[in-house]
Amino acid sequence: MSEKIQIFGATPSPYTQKMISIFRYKHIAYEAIMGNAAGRLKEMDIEPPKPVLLPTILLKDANGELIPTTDSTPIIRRLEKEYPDRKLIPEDPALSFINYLLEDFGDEWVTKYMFHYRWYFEEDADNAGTILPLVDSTVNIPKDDLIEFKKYIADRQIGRLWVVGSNNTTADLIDTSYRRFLKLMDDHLSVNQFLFGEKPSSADFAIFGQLTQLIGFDPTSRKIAYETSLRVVAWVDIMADLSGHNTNNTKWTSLEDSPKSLKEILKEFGRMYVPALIANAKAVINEDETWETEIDGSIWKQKTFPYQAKCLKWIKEEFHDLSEDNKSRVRTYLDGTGCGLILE
Ligand SMILES: N[C@@H](CCC(=O)N[C@@H](CS)C(=O)NCC(=O)O)C(=O)O
Repeated sequence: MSEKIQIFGATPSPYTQKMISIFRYKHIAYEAIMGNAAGRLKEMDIEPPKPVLLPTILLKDANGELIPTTDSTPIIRRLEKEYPDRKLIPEDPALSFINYLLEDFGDEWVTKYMFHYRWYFEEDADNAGTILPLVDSTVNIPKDDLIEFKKYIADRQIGRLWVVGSNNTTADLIDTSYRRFLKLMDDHLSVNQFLFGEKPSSADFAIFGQLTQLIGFDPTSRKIAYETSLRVVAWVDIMADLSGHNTNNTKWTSLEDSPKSLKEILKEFGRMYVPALIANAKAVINEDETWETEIDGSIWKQKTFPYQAKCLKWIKEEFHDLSEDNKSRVRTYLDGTGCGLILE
């Protein structure tokens, strides 16, 4: 049996990119099996998880049996224990909490930009609709099959835009937030190499994963990024392979001395993602199928998303587990960001 970790994913999947770049950074030997994840798992007599999320990673259980495992955030916490070198999570619990927030922001809010630009505009949907079948089956797929597969995948994904809240009502808000986010990252990366100083954390990789797509795959968001920040474009190139990054004499920032630009990114979290998290969690409790709320002065409407209610619960649990002293440091740091509303 291979000692390499097997990861089933796809190149246009931001979470697959997040995990592969983490394997590289942490020097974890891996085998990337790209495309047709469910089919490839079945070929190995492994029942795909339901739903099959990308990436699905084979990890051993206590009996040494390989279990198809999904969800990058808990997987990273497990890998961090099994591969303690080249840490992704800062040792300071208060800084680690801020890292948790920003990892979730990357995975759950920045992905809204990604999905929106991938499928909302015709040029982008055409690009994705053609490339996705080519990378998900084989690049030499016959032309007629490509046309059929393209239609199937584009119809399915465009039909799912509501899942992330991309629609005519929210399109401008998403666009404005994406442009602002690029500027905030540009400001931050002009003083720091990574979110928390001289080495990357799991939050860097989460944001990187989404940006690989926004900058490397989807034409409209790529154009905006190239016009807004070549520094962010360069950062995404750097993040892809940090296997040689020197971690011996590199430090995390201290929360209290972190640059102002970090707090500005958290303000974007508070301004956009906090109201969405709160309204979505309420809708889950009330069993409402959809919800709408005011975000940054405009109406945001989307289908209720139970997974994001879980994300909010996990954030609260992470905060709850901090010592009183660290809770107080986090509250003080987040003062004025709007993020305090989701702590307890
Ligand atoms: N929270 C998960 C999200 C993974 C996820 O949503 N992956 C997408 C692809 S990038 C997916 O598999 N979507 C379902 C589908 O495409 O059918 C993680 O962090 O791994």
